[in-house]
Amino acid sequence: MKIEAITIREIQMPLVHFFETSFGRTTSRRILLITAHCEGLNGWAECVAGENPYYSDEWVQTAWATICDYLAPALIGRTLNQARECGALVAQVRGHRMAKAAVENALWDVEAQQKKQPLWKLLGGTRSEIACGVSIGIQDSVEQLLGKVEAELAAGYRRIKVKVKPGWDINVLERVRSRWPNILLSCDANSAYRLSEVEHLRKFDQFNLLMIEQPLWNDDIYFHARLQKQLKTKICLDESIRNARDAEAAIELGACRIINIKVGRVGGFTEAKSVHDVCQAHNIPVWCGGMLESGVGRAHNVALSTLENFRLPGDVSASKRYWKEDIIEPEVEVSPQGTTAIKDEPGTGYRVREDLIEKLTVRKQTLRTAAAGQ
Ligand code: OSB
Ligand code: MG
Repeated sequence: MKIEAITIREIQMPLVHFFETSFGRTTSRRILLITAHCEGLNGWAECVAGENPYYSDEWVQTAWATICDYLAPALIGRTLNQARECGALVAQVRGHRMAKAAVENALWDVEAQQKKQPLWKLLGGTRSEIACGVSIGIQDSVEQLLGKVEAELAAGYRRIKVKVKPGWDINVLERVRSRWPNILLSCDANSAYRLSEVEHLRKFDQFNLLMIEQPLWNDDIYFHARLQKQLKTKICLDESIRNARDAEAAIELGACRIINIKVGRVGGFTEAKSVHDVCQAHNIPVWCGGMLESGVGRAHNVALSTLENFRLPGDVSASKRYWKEDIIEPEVEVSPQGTTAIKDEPGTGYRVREDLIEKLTVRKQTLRTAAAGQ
């Protein structure tokens, strides 16, 4: 595939319901979409960087600048045999994995179209359907949260994850668990606690949780290992797993027993597959995380979730939980059994609604110039 040009754009989409984590509340998304133009094919991908540098140090503006000034120039004019070659071409840029993932994943989309293969097969997936869970943010009241849990269970979701932080944790888990003693329940702290709070965190053990996600510092592995030794509940790492080496180190240290894979957080599908493989080799189950994606990123999460070691329900849920109208067709739907069927069509199996995307676009730039000296 010859990379002739790359379009970057920002769309803005209000969420159907606000989403609150320990680091803040989101009511409307600013989403960067990438289109890779290669020999008549257009590959699409989404950059999962948030509106603020609160989940990670990347955010919309750093991703925009990094893609325009470094990543696109390193790729335009190049001819690749496979999307996985992208990483080496942008390796000189340190970090900025969400920005890198966006360009790499657009090339995976091109490759799947070019080979007339479903993306999930190209990625090495084996499942014909995936199990879906939901991530439920911090609400204004516990009653409101219980109402949401009830609705998601009624919709068929197979695992409920609630966001926690100091002051919204034990009280909430107690209420949810006493009302639903047998559901698959987990929680996500997004780094809201410190190792000194171990006695408090040990109280989580009474709720028979599937896992506690990222209790400590976003960049830490070592102290999670210390914490895991003192908890019965399995720790799942999200923020602090940046690549396959981190996964290996975390597993070797005993810092977690489950890993959440977000394709943006680890820099693209190629690294996501490596993280998956490392975990599989060590018998550590993985699941696919979410970043409040539009349909473009959501479709990619669906494809990734078909890999064999995605053994737990992910945060891959229906478009309508987030958007009044999604930018793909059909939208991602979840069955009453809490599953999403995998489409056996070339590419993602979802059509990108370019007309709607144009209407939502607030800025757009098509980059055509190769890096100097190429
Ligand atoms: O930690 O998993 C997280 C959303 C934004 C940032 C971080 C996280 C989340 C979620 C939402 O939990 C998952 C979803 O997309 O539904
Ligand atoms: Mg998380």
